[in-house]
Amino acid sequence: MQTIFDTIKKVAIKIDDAIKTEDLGYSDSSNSSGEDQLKLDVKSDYIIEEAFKDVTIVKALVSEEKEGVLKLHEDGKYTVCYDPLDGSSLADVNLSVGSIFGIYEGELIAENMLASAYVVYGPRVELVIATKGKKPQHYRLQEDLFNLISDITLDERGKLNAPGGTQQNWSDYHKSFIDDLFKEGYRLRYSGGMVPDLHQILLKGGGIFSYPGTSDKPHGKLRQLFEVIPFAFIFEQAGGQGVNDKGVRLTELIPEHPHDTSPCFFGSNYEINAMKNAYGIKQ
Ligand code: P6P
Repeated sequence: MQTIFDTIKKVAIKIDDAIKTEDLGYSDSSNSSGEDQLKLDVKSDYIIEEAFKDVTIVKALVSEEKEGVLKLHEDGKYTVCYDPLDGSSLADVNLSVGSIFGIYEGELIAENMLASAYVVYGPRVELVIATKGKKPQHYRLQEDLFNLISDITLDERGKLNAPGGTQQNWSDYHKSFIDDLFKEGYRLRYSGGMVPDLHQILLKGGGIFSYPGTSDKPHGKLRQLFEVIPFAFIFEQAGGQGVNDKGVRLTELIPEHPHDTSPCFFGSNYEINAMKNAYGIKQ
C-alpha cells in the first residue's frame, strides 16, 4: 500500500504545479456526470492515470471524470477510485481545491475500503492518509518532501458549521437543524470546496459538514465512491462519524453505480447526534 501513498505524493506535486502554471479555462469536453470539464480537470486526471500505470499492485483505476474502469495490472490487488481535482472551478478565484483517493480491495463497496487519502492545494500543499485501525495522518509538503505533522483526532464537539447545498432547496427540518447550530454559536465555514472545508473541520477539532438531500438533488450531490466514502472513512478513524440522511454509516454504503451520490454529514459525535435528532432518527 505504501507504493500507492508514495504515488499520491508524486501526483500531488505535479497537480499543484499544474494549478499554478496551466490554463484554467474550460476544455471542450464534459465528465461522466455531464459537468463541463476544466482543462485542469483533464490534466489532473491524466497526471494520476499516468502515475499509477507503473504501480503493479493497482488492478484498476476509476475516475470521477470518466465512465468505466481502467484496467491496469491483472495481478494487482487494489482498485483506486479518485476525484482528480474536486472543486476545480474554485482554482480560478484562487481558493483551495483538492484530490480525493479511495483504495479498495475487491468489489467497490464501502466495507472493502482499506485506506483513503486527500490532498489540499492551498497556501500549502497538505496530505491526509487514513488506514484501518489508525488515526489519520496529516502531512505537509516542505521542499518536495511530505513531512508528518500529526495524527488527527476530532473533539467530541466542535465549533464549525459547513452547510452545503442550495438553501432554498433544503427541507424545513434541515434548515432548523442548521439554524439551531448557529443559535448555539457555531461559526460558518463554507468555501464550496469539499476538501478544504472538511480539512478545516478535521484540523480545527470538529464541527459538521453537511450536504443533504434537497428538493433539486434528493440523493445529494457528492459521489459515494470518490468523495463520500473516503471522507467518511477518515472521519470515523479520527473519532467522528459520517452518515447519510437516514443515519446510516457512509462506510456501509453499497453503490449501485460508480457515480452514485449520497446525502452526507461528516462531523464530531455531538453534531452528528444532533443531526440524527433533527432528522427523527432513533439512537
Ligand atoms: P454547492 C464542488 O463542486 C463540490 O463537488 C464539492 O467540492 C463541494 O462541497 C460541493 O460541490 C459544493 O456544492 O452546491 O454547495 O456549491
